Formats: sequence, structure tokens, C-alpha cells
Amino acid sequence: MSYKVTNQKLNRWVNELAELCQPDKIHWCDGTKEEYDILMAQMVAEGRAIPVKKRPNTYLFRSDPGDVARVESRTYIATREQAKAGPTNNWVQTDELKKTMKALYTGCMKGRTMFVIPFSMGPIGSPMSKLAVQITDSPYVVCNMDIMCRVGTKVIELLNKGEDFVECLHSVGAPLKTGEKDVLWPCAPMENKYISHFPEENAIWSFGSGYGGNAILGKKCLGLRISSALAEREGWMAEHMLILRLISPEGKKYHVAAAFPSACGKTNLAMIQPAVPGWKAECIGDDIAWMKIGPDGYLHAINPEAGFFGVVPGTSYKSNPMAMDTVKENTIFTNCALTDDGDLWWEGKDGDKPAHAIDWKGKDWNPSSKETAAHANARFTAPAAQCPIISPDWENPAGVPIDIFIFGGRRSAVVPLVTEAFNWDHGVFLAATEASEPTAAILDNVGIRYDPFAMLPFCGINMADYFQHHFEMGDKLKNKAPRIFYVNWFRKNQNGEWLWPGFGDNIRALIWMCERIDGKAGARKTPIGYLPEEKDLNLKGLVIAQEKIKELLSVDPEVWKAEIPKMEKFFSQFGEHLPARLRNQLDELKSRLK
Ligand code: OXD
Ligand code: MN
Repeated sequence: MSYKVTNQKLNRWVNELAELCQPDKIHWCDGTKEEYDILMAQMVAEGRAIPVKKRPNTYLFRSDPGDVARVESRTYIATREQAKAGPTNNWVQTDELKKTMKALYTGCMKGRTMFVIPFSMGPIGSPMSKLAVQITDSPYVVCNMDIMCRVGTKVIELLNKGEDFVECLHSVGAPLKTGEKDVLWPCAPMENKYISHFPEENAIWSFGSGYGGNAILGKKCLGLRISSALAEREGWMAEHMLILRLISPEGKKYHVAAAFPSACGKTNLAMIQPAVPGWKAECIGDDIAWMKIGPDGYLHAINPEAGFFGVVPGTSYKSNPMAMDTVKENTIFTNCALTDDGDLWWEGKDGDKPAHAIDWKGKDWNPSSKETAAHANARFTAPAAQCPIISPDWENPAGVPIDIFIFGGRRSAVVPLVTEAFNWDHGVFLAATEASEPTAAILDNVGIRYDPFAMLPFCGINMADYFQHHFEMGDKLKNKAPRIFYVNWFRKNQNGEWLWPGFGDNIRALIWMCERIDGKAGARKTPIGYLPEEKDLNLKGLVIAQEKIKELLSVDPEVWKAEIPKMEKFFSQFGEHLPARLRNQLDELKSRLK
């Protein structure tokens, strides 16, 4: 250990867990490049990490084929009473879950090293940041945490001054017998995987998976599930939102926070290259926003993460050139294909398919292979600072003041390109009824799934309480609240063709939002909100058939009436707990549609 720990709670916690998990060794991490390089070199020697020749300091990992994504069915919110977790979460009573998991943790790190990772979510020392410590037996997770969070001795200094921390315990759940040879990607079978959260105690216990949000605990577990509970108690917001700065040709800055379900293009929008000349964009975050009301009365957002954990398939110079440039070096790739010339391949990458590659399972692959070369949920882990359009304010401890909230999903019909909420309460209703068609991220989902605020898998409290909290935040923010918009980039015509080009052209909807704020752009009132007329949108330079624009901006009351029973059914699960203000919004929509 290169530092001394005088925080007694931390020492006690680590000692207790060492006794329970019985690792061979304990390694306190300092987050330095030397430490990262040594761990990577070890994993290369063991055959777990493959250096990617064409990309400096970049490594490819292949996971176990049964450990490839977040497992919502094995993700739990444990509270004393079920009502605190609500109907949309998997709930187990706290003591019962702890008993089950303690049995699993007993001796689970035998033959392995226990790593202790002190980290900060958010710039170290910002009043909006939180300190945490993750224990893990996976060196792959340590290296990912090094990129995704701020790890190191500065955090220990704050902990030694007596600051509190969130306890994050993780094990891959694969102890080794004496002399037993390890597998390349250790993990536990599905029935023993538990991604558990104890929001009443600020604790996370994860067991059995080494992949993504199941194991990199700063991200979904702390960044959203535990934080949404903290935010409700402490009066702030923890949201599944990208953060973006737009700069108009006149140099005016607008800050946008946007929530979309997983795999609906958050990273692409966060790194947009505006198709309208004169407009510029800067990226602040691509997945999580923590927001607090600042001394000026506006809602200020920070990105609590330090890296991007992005979906690789579909990423190209067409869809997201800035992401492509971000992952040129110093990146961890998981479950991509390796080409014979020492680079990576994935479905949707620019250029021709390679004639031969090694697929994500380590098998020979060629263009006639039946299976994909990369897994649909293959990921890159890359430092945010490497993004060419990262904002100079991305680590500003005071955050950036948010002007615009955007919600949206993937809907091939019904929902128009862009809608503005009538007011805050109506915006909360639009967000609460956010819905999306299935994506690769949710394989077991058939049909439309309601994903309120894109938080369905990430809300650590009763979703009804979460809704109520948003109404109360609006009451506090009053006329300084962000204006709320709803978008749908994914509408199709009857022949199944996309109506909207998307990507850099999405700036056209964003410009309308900025102009609405400035009182410059017109809108028409419809039963579902304010919509632009064609003349209100900046469509210069876009070749698009008139009837497509018409359809994109159309609202069919009959089709919307058919949405009402689905919304009612979704709300009914909350019973009396549903905020009256949400019920009122639904009633008002019904009467506007009459
Ligand atoms: C993610 C997700 O990894 O939302 O960001 O699944
Ligand atoms: Mn996400």
C-alpha cells in the first residue's frame, strides 16, 4: 500500500470483508498509470487481455458467453419494506437477501486478490460529488474503474479527513481451489448472480458477474440506483441523461440534459456533429447527470463519470465520428472481433467486412458466418478526456446550468419528431410515459416497454416516489426550471423506411428548442403538446420529401386515444401511491383528445 488509511470505518469494513471472502491477498489501489500497466501486463500474460496492435495502449477482452450484459432479472433493490422499492423493482427484504448473499460471499475470493478501489463520482472535492470504495476480485474491473471513475490517493486523503463513503462490494463469484487453473473470464452461473442494492444503507453487493454495469459499480449501481435514493432524500436529481452544450452561431450557450433508454443513441447525441453550419456542440457526459439547484436558482449538472462505456456495434464515422476518434487509443474493448492485421471489427463499422477475423467468442469468423463477429452489446471503455469535443467545462465542480430537458424513445409510429411540454407538470407526465420499442439491450422485451425517465432499470426507490420528487423539484425551480421536450428520431413510414435522417440532423430539432427558449420560434398547440410547423424548423440544406416532414410533425388524435389504456395500465400498478398530479395530467390529455 502506498498510503496510510486512518478512516476507521473503512479499515473495519475491509477487514470484515477479507474475513468473509478469504482472498489470498489484499491490494489497495492508487489509481496510477503504473498500477494500470502492471495489472494489464499480468492479464496479457494470463491470456485474458489481447493487445490491439493498431491502437496504442488498447486491449481486447472476451467475456464468458453467459456474462454479456446487465441482468435486470438478477438486479435487486432490498429495503425493509417492499413499498420503498415499489412495483417496478425486484424486491427482497434486506435481511433475507444479506443472508443469501453472505453464504455466497463466504470464501468467494479464495485463490484471488481482493482489490480496494477508493473513488470519487464527480470531480474530486466538488460539492456535487460522492466518495465511494469498491472491493473487487477482478483486475479487469479495476482497470475499467480507473477509466470510468476518479480513483486514487486524493480520495483517501478526503476519507482520512472523516468523509463518508458508499460501500460497493463486488466478486466474480468464482473461488479457486489450491492449484486450480483459472478460466479466462471467471463468473458464477446465472442463478447465483445478484446485483443488489441497499439504498437504506448506501451499500451495493454484487456477486457473480464481471460485465459492465453489474461489476463497474460506480456506473449504474451507485451513479443511478443508490444515487436516485440519495437524491430523493437530499433534494437533488440523479438521472440517466447525457449532458451536452450547444453553441449558436452568435456564441450563445445552451445546456441540454437528455434521457433515452439504453441503446437509443445517447452517446451519439452527446457527441453530435451539427449538420447546420455555425452551430457547435461540446460533450459533457453520455450517460449520467447529477443535478442540484445552484445558488443562482438554476439546475446545475455534473457528469459523475470520467469515461464512456459505450455500445460498440453501430459506431462508425457516419453515426458517431467523435466516438470513433475517442477510442483510437488507451481503450478497453470487450467482445469485439479481432482482425488479422491487429485491429478490431464490429457490425456497423465503416469499410468492408474483413475476409477473416476472430469473433467475440474466440472462433474463426468470415463474412458468410451465421453469427455476428462482435456481440450486440460489445463495449468500449475510454477516457472522456479523449473525446475531441469534450467541453472545457466537463469537470467544472459547479456543473453547468441546464436549459433543456429532453426525453424520448424508439417509436416507429405514433410519436412525432419533437414536442414541447405545456409546463413542468406536463413534462413530468411526458417523461413518466416515456416508452420504447425493443433494442439489443433488452432481449426479453416484446412490444413497447414503458421506461419512465429512461430509469426503469435504474431507479433505486419506488418509481411513484421518484415521480413525486420530480414534481417537487419543479416547485422549487419555478420559472428557472429547464423547459421539457420529447423527441422521436425513429419514426418510420408505412414501407418501414426511416422518416428522419437522424445523427447530425438532430440539431434541427435542438435549434427549435433553443429558439423556443429565446421566444423566437413558433409552434402550434396540439392535444399532446406544442409542435413546430415546418416553417419553424431550420431545414436548410436538408433534402427531405415534404410528405415526410408532414408525417413527422403529425398528431393523430385517434392513434393517441389508443395509447391511453396502455398508460392507464402502466400507472395502475402504483395504486394509491401514484402522485395525483400525474393522474391529473392523464385526465387532461384525455379531455384534450375528445
Ligand atoms: C448503459 C446502459 O450501459 O444504459 O449505459 O445499459
Ligand atoms: Mn445507460
